[in-house]
Amino acid sequence: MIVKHLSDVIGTKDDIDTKNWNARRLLLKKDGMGFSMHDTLIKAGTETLIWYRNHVEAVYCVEGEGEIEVVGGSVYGIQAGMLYALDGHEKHLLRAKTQMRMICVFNPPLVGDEVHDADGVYPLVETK
Ligand code: 9YT
Repeated sequence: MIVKHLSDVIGTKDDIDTKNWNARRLLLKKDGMGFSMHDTLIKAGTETLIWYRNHVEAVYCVEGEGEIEVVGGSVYGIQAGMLYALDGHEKHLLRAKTQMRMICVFNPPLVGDEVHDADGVYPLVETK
């Protein structure tokens, strides 16, 4: 059994801080669960192009306000209690009006240090 607290992750190599977001990666591939789980802060006023070509992701908002625009599709408001699941690898724009706190689950699990490339993609990292 794995027991962790957010405070065990903050400030470690599993705490990835970028210009637009700060992902605190609580569970990763090495934990052997088959998914990764992150407590992620999306910074206020940011817009991020994201395209998880190699992963499916579910995102559950627990704090803050913003919106998600599917490229070429609909715009959905985000507020606490809203979940979106990218089951079709949708390319999207994520906009934070205020800081948003999101619980993100990825399958396959992230290895740890992935950040988006210029297309908003995370690479698929194969490890043993
Ligand atoms: C909601 C979202 O995709 N944010 C970007 C960061 C990513 N989810 C992560 O690595 O936690």
